[in-house]
Amino acid sequence: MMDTSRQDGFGRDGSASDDSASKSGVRARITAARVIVTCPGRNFVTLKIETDQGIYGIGDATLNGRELAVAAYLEEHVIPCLIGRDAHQIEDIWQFLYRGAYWRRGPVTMSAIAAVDMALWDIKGKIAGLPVYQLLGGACRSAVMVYGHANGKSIGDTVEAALEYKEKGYQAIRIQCGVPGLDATYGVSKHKTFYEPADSDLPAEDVWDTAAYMRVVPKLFAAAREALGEDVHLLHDVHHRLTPIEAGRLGRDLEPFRPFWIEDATPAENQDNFRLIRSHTTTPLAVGEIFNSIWDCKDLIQNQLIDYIRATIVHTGGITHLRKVAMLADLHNVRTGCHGATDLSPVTMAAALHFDLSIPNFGIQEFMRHTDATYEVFPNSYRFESGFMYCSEAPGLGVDFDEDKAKLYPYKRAYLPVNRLKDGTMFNW
Ligand code: GCO
Ligand code: MG
Repeated sequence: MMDTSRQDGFGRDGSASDDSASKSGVRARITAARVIVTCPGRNFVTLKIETDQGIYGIGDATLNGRELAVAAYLEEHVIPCLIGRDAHQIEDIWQFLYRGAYWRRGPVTMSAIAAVDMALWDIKGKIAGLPVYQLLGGACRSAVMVYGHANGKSIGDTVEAALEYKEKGYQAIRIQCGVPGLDATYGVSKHKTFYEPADSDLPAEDVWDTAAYMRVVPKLFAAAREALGEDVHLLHDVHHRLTPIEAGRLGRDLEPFRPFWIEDATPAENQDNFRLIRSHTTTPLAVGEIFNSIWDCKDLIQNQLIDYIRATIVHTGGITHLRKVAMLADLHNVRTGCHGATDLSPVTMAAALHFDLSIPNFGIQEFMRHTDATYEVFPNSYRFESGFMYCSEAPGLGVDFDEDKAKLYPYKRAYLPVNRLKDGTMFNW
């Protein structure tokens, strides 16, 4: 059993002491929290927090390929600190978990904090009887524009898939096609509908060829524009594969086809890299799905080196922290474009929709359908219609978690592939 008594200046029941931040009359004491890892088609890590109000909240803590590290972080280092605290004190709990770890940032820590944050917003919404977007300041728009993923081995197959998306009402479509000469390419599905790259027990090794890639993408965009017309947004994910100068070239080659964005054109550990890309192209740039905090994108945003920030709720410390990123971005004409691949559970998707609705500088939201089994484990009421997503009006996040169904799908180790150049050199995937 967990010992919840602590000697950290907080009361023995774990609540903030009288002279602390907790002056509010409303309290919802956290009584229990647990982590459930389930694999209804792919792995998800879910945190459930219970309160003495009989109300619970859920949060997503999924970190693709490192799921159990976050689960252990939550179980061993976060949950013991949560018991007894007032679930209403979302910002204070966020600060406690971030500053209190001493070791700040990093994907494991920030995904764990994000899960707590989502669950607390869910609880606050349920207690208030309001959907979370109302607590965040209310809706700034009626719905959230999303983009879907069209892909195929050849240019022709990809364009055909994109036409299907257009027919389904999508106004924004990401296009990815196979690279001639390569067996597998990021973004291209082995099975037609669901692209799920984390599909092997140990990392599969793919081969990469930058020159072949740089030749095919402009041809893909030319064919897609021709077939789809001017009134649909076309996006593309470079997935960290180019150097800044190569990315500048690609951006320039794509300019005639007016892409909505190119994403992750180059790895962004060195934020200055984007200066070089920016000086060569007017193609809009998106980056940030692997960022964990505002510190990863501060320079990119303040120097207007990007147009869209892709940081997302589950990997960037939750709604509380991503709001700060969005506020900084708003000052610098950068809009949001949150990551929304299948490795982000429906809990993150729901949280993202509340967030997207509530911020002034929303740009677009990525949306990949989950499997039916996933939706059974995570019942929800958000919906897609004519290229837009509509948020649930239920109190809280509007997504639930069926623990009995989750038990039917035990965790199964699954890794993303890695890339090597033709001569065997390790490369970016
Ligand atoms: C995207 C992403 C994903 C990632 C995946 C890794 O733009 O949707 O690049 O496809 O590869 O989320 O876990
Ligand atoms: Mg991406």
